[in-house]
Amino acid sequence: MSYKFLVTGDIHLGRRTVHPSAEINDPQLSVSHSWQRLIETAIEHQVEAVLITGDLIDKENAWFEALHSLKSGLQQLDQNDIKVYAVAGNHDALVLSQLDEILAEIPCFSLLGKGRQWEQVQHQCRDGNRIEIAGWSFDKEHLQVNPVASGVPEPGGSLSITLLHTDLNGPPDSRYAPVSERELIDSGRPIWLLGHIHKLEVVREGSPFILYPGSPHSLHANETGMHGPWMMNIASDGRVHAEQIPLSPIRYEEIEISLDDLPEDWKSEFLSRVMQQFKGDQSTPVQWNVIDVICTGDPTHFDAIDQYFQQDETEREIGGSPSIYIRKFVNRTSLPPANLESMAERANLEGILARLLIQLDQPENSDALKELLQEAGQVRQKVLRHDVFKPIHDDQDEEASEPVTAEESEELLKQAAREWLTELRKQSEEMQR
Ligand SMILES: [Mn+2]
Repeated sequence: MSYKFLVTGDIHLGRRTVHPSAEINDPQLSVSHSWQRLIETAIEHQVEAVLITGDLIDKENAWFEALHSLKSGLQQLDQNDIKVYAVAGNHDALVLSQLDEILAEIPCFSLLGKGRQWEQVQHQCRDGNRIEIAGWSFDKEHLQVNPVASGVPEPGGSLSITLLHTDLNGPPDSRYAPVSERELIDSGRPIWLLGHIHKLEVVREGSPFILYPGSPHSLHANETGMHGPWMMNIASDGRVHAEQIPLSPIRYEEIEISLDDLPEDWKSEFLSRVMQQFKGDQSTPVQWNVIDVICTGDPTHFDAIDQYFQQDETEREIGGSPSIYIRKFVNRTSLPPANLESMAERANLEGILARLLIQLDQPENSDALKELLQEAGQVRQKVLRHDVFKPIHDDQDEEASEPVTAEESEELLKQAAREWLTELRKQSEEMQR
């Protein structure tokens, strides 16, 4: 005997994905559309319950659009005798309490752990067996508290599920209820279903089982890969098996393409490399593939490629079924190492840049370089947090604007040095002609 649950989180009802091509504005890109498909999936599989790990609805300003879809979806589940257990996250902490009266009219829906108090209910399965479900909800947007430290309930047995919206292994001063993986393991509770990050992650298989289901609908280019809810099977001995059900209509990917040995007339060879590297999958519900192309190898043609696609937007859709659209190019091309070393001996600007690139490639950075990277990170952080960008940040998730890491600064510095060096090389070649 086993019990089926549909697990999801970070749905953000009320939002829609903006396709990078202004031409494409399909209703399927609205999260409401994916929510409806999720409801149909739960009914089709006759699951015991739908489990939601927070951020079901987007912030208050979006809830008029969300409300209709939310109610209609929950009513369909109710009619099919499927329960819904949810916790509130940082985004829907306030909205869900405003919707209390409306949600109270839909008996299948339970919001667990209101007022930051752990709450545990007994879910009665179709065969009469009982499974415990515990949860803890945000009651405001920012909570610098550790929910596990505040008395998580003891599990009654192996059939026991816990729902939590949390910044797992986040810094102790994280404003999103940080807990550590160790604390979840030590809690003795066998199944932890988490929300907050939109990227899926099976944190731990076995016991305890710890899963971030990720958002069911890709909302942003940094939510790469396939997205969808998870079908979780719990055997009567407590063993857990979970599998993702692809559902998002849009898929973002990053692919790496080498520009080595491209002919002067590069276009068809370049496109065939992209198509070879990224094959769309027709067996999934994905309608749009949006890719970022990271170019490596010989830098000679990078600018020409980048400019070609910038000049004509329509060229960015490169065919394939489902269609593939190039969102942007990232320049990680570089000169061959031998070339770089001879260049480093020169006493001019080329030499300085070549020496910097060689230094950046060493396993251990020198103190001077460490200092430079730290300073670069601070400057970048200051720019990113500038008031000018505030409207953009407000529109996005807080979680998207993480602090700038040393690795990121290092990568940016490398990229800038390579671009500069390539440009200098081109200029000196032109002068020799
Ligand atoms: Mn969140």
